[in-house]
Amino acid sequence: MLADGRVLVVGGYDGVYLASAELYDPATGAWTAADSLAIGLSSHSATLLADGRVLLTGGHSLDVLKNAQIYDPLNVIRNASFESAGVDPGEGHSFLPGDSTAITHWTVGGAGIDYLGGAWPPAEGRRSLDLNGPGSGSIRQVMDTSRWPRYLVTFSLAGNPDGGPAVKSLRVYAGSQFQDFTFDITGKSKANMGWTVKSWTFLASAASTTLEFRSLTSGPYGPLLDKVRVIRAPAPPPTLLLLD
Ligand SMILES: [Ca+2]
Ligand SMILES: [Ca+2]
Repeated sequence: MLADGRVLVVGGYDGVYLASAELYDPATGAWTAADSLAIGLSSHSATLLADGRVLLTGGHSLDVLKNAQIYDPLNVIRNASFESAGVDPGEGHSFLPGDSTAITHWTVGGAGIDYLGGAWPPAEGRRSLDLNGPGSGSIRQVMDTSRWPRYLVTFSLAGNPDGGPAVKSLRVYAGSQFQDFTFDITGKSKANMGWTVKSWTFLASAASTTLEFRSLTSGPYGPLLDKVRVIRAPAPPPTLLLLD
């Protein structure tokens, strides 16, 4: 059971090891699909961590060496670390043109992006993005924002240290709201990527909202993106009334 009272039902066995996950809300009786696991498993344990994520360990799986996973049921973004895709960038990178949907649950825009395997060390997992293919690209996903009035976006930002302008910049959109972020590659290298966590809060005005990361840097060396998380924002501090 999650801290908000919903119940996470994850994995199982039905002739194959299931990677599916669902959330059950006892207050409404509703089941909703949640993001899939990296690999299917059954007869595992699921432990709620203090930050709301869930640790899945043990049990049966096709790959016992990977049989420990952190699952994030609060994140409304799916495939948030860009680990699942229909293409394998291997130890280098793959160029994905505008309109590509090769990365599960995401759509590429603009001049395309580079999907990074081993080209640059990611912030999490094995894969990340250079938001510039030959020029500035973007990536977006439609989120379910029906549940809360405000959402907190966090993501890991770095820059392609190979060249181009020292300061890489991107704009993150949630619908028509946006915020710009920058990363300076000075002193950065493959051995010292300097991934930093950025955060931003937006107000939900519809049941679904498109989250988009768009490079504002020209040329082939863009901002690098990984580990996106969108969760319920904490309530803003109460407004203080100053009375004479
Ligand atoms: Ca990743
Ligand atoms: Ca590039």
